[in-house]
Amino acid sequence: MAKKPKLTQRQKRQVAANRARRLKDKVLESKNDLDTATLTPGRVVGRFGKHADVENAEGTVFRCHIRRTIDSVVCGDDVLFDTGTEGDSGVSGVIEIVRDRRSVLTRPDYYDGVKPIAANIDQIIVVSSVKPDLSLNIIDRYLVACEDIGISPILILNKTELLTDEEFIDAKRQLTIYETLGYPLVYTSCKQGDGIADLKACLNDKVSVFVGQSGVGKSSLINQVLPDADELVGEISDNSGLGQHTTTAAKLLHFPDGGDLIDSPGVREFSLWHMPIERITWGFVEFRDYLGGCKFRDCKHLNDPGCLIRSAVEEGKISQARFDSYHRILATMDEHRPSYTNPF
Ligand SMILES: Nc1nc2c(ncn2[C@@H]2O[C@H](COP(=O)(O)OP(=O)(O)OP(=O)(O)O)[C@@H](O)[C@H]2O)c(=O)[nH]1
Ligand SMILES: [Mg+2]
Ligand SMILES: [Zn+2]
Repeated sequence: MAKKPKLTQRQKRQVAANRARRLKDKVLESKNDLDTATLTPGRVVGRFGKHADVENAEGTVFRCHIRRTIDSVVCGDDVLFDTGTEGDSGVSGVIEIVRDRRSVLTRPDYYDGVKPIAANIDQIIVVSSVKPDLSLNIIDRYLVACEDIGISPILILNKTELLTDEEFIDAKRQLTIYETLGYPLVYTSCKQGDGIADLKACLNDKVSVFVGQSGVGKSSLINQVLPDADELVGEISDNSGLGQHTTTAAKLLHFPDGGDLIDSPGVREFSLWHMPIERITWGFVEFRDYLGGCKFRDCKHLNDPGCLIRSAVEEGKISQARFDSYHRILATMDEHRPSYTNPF
């Protein structure tokens, strides 16, 4: 057998770039072949495996195949599709074109590279709960992702009825930093109905995606603000206190009076390994005033002499908890990064 030639990094990059260009041309060609006038505009309201549910302007939902040349399809996508005729499996149409997205929330996936979660969203509802444990570091990761794509977040602390008065005071003390930074924060309890009206008020006329760890109560909150939603709600395992990944596919739901919600499956880890470090630093809004002012251009903002960010922490202008959280994100960047790099 002929020995495989060993390519240099530069050659590998060139091959990958050529291949990507060729695939892109192929997509454009196939788009040009399409008679778009015969296609129906629709919106993706469900996404599972190889299929997607697409809703037309009249509100009828068609289960569709996805043209292979399409990169990705997610809830909230505006598409052009062929309604087709219903086949045996209930799959009737084909999505032919995904229109340009005005926004997209992504997350890095160990196996699939960077994966889109939801498209054309106006705001991101970052749900945390007191059970499984409240993690400010996960909140900070989501905030960085929101800042990166320029979509405003709303923070929710759910299951507050499980806290004693003192514990609730302590949770509020830990979370005030976010209000100081200008992020809206709502305390909710699905069990008692607390905060649900406040949450609903934030959702009117907007497209909102609910994100957060499995078991924090995303689907339960959606059922509260939209009683017709009938989203499946899971059990928390007594052993681990962690959720069971009850929601397995993203789904878009409508409010009768305007506004949409996207329920998304929870994730154990929301890593940011796909982002350049400078972008993560920028994602900490309170750091921005000091950026570019450190003594050394390549300041790591840790023990470096003349670091403006660290002196702001020492002066109490930046919270120690957020500073520590920032460094924790950087320190764990490699933990969930795949060892290979996918050129596509
Ligand atoms: N005590 C209490 N339990 C709640 C509250 N909200 C939700 N739960 C419970 O938390 C568990 C998980 O709720 P889900 O709504 O399925 O959580 P999820 O975030 O959608 O989870 P995934 O779909 O796996 O991502 C269920 O047993 C709910 O009944 C609350 O306010 N208080
Ligand atoms: Mg769920
Ligand atoms: Zn610095």
